[in-house]
Amino acid sequence: MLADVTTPQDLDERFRSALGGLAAAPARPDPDAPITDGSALSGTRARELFEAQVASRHLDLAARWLRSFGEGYYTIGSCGHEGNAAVAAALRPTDPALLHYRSGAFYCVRAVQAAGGTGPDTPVPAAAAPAPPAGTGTGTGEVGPAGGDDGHSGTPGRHAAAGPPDPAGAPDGAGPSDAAGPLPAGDDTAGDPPPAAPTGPPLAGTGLATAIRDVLRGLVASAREPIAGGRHKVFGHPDLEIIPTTSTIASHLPRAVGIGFAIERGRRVRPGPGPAVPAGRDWPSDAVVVCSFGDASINHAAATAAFNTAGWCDHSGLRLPVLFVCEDNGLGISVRSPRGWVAQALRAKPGLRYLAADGTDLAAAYDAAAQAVQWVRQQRRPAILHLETVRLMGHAGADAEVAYRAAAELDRDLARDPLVRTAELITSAGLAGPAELLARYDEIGWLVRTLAEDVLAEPKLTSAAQVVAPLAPRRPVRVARAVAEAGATVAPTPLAGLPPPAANRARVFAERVPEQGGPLTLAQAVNATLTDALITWPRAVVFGQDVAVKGGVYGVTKGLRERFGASRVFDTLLDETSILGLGLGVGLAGMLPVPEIQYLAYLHNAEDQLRGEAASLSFFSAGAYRNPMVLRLPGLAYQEGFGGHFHNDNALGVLRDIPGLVIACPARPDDAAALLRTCLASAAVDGSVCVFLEPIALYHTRDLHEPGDGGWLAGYPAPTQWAAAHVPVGRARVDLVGSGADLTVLTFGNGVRMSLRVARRLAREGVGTRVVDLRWLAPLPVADIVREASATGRVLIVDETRRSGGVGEGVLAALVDAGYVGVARRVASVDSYLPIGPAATLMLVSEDSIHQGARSLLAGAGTT
Ligand SMILES: Cc1ncc(C[n+]2csc(CCOP(=O)(O)OP(=O)(O)O)c2C)c(N)n1
Repeated sequence: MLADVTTPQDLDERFRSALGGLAAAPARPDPDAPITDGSALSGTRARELFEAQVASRHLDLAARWLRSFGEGYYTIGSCGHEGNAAVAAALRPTDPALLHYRSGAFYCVRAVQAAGGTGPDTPVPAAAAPAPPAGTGTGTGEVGPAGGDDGHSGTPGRHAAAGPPDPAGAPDGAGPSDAAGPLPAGDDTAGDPPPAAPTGPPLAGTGLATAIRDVLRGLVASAREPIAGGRHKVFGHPDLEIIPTTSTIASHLPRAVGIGFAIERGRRVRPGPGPAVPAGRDWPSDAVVVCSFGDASINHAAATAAFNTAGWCDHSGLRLPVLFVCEDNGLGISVRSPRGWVAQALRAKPGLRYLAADGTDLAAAYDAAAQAVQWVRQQRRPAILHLETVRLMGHAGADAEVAYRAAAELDRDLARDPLVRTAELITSAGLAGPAELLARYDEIGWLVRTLAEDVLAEPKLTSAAQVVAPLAPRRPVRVARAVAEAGATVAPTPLAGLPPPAANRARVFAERVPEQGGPLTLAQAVNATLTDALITWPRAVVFGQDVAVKGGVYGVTKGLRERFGASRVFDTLLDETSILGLGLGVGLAGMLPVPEIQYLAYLHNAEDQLRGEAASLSFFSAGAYRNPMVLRLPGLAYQEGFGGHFHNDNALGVLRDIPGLVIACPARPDDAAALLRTCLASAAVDGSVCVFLEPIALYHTRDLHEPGDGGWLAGYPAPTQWAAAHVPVGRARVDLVGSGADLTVLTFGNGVRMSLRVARRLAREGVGTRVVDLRWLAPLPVADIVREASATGRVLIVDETRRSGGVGEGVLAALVDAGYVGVARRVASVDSYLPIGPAATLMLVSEDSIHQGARSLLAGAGTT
């Protein structure tokens, strides 16, 4: 009977004693036969998976050992979930995977597959397995079940051991087989003898050894860790097609749905000529995307959104090759899933096929996984695999399970230890004896220990610059070039007549190219620019609620679907989380997503997809993965005749602090076109995540000062002028009204038009104003702000967002940081939601309040 808290020692001792109690069955002649009657899992494969399970277990033990002396930073482990080795085995190493944080065994299996396999090709005698000569791997990476799931071969050599050779080498010292043991807390391993003679193929330099080192590097925050480079402990590797997930449970599921969508879309639509989006992955057309998660996670809004969207797509006849894997240990930290709830909830998901298995039984898990994968791959339809697991050693290192679990319950879980069960499977099939398995367990443990000591010496991230380097790299010159090139591809060349792309453009615009028409409103300019974007960026797709058939609730996307078809411009279901998830998935797959969220207020229920997923991916993958995206976000206030908070939301605080996010806010039609082209190019070139914030109230505005003056319209530049009209990220626009010498107004969006009108009034009063349209709310145009502020020494910030958390706070801070020594005032909106009707004007910045602010600033500064 164990104590009521499971420790690494408990687990290790329990494993040893369980194996000690196993009887060796008569050796069997054919290791490639099914491990049990009726199973598709071969003996050879079972042994490979056992090794991955053992490696995963030792990594969990190592995590606690490293933590015990302050050199390990993560102890959420995979103990009890090692059955996910079977899921990896049923998949191909080219199938994109977004994994639960308990996926150590999955990761190890995939690394082995990608490296070409390490399992013995030839039968290993049960009693005394001699070490085969070096290089005796399967070499095929075949992952289908015996009898052929799909006959696929892996991708040998794609994940060969990286970095210096493993110092551990094949353990060759003499000594008792249990000498290596687990890594007890605080144990100094330096004096330990190596384990017994090897009982299987050498481990050094194998995919398994590489996987072990990868994970250990994550635990110690080594800068050499292959996915996050010391920024997080996460399962991920670009060569293994494992896309890192965040710690936010279930938030990766909407992206997985998006990837499934992209894979299917890629099968049907071949992009035409034109610039590619370089950051994209090129998954096989019959790939399956897998995403795994725990049982408590199925209740999360992000998960229910993903299940629903997958079912909705399936119901609509859209193919979606997504495999959801729920690893059900019955608990979310301390909270139990009600008995039977998980099965009932998952079974009931419309459009998703449900399969279940005991995840502690390797053969059962493998058979169910193979069946699920086969279904998804062949039918191109989504499925859920529900694996019942156990959770050993608590939720994480610091979790005292005793507070909420009875000792008997812990004991019951221990009795279902997947490692022991796989060992039973192998020994009872006569494939190996218990002593041999135990010796292999120790060899792998020794390797983990040796590599753990190795990675401790590796460099960590040592400067803030290093940490942020992959966050949102920007290459403005290349972005400018991409804009120019996009223009050049469709520009008519007078000498050669119309080249095909230009002819295509003329056809798309029905011979009425916008530069030859009259001046445009902001809405029309966005529409024309989106049209050009869909011509010049063949991988661009425009989607969202109501954007296609209706053409947007304000007509901004009108005609796009007719011009480009439903494969490039499509309506989605009404779920902002899924709209963004779709963008994340298709962006990763090399498309250029331009989703729309109908109103700024409705971003908030999906914001994590932008903040936690989109903007963080490059950071947590050290730039290996990018999700280019231009999110169109109609918003801000001042709509006449359509009031109320939700359609006039003027709060941007939630966007302003997202690291690396680009926020463009055009006020005028010509800027709308230029800023949108920049966002598209920046997304395509640098993988930027851009929010294109469209002030709704200015969509159809035509005049500036007088009715009919057309002062808010602008011509559309011909493609030959796009380069000259280019606006780099972070550059403001300045208008001098009068002398421009007395006052600097820093503003954006609706504030620009109001400020220009007030500036004319001030000019008549003898005051010269510089009206600075920030245009970019992140990153702010700091250099322009400081230069224009210093030009007058009197700054009025006109901020239509809220006083608290509004854009003005950032502008003021930029001035202070830059050492601005003049005076400054701010007019901003009230910290409130907006009411409907005329009362809204009480809350918002108005022309009168701008004028008043300017006058008191000038009075205070001694200017009349
Ligand atoms: C959105 C979110 N809320 C809360 C947490 C904190 N948290 C981390 S793991 C966890 C429990 C998850 O349980 P389950 O999905 O069953 O996975 P398990 O850990 O049991 O494998 C919680 C609440 C989180 N990571 N993300």
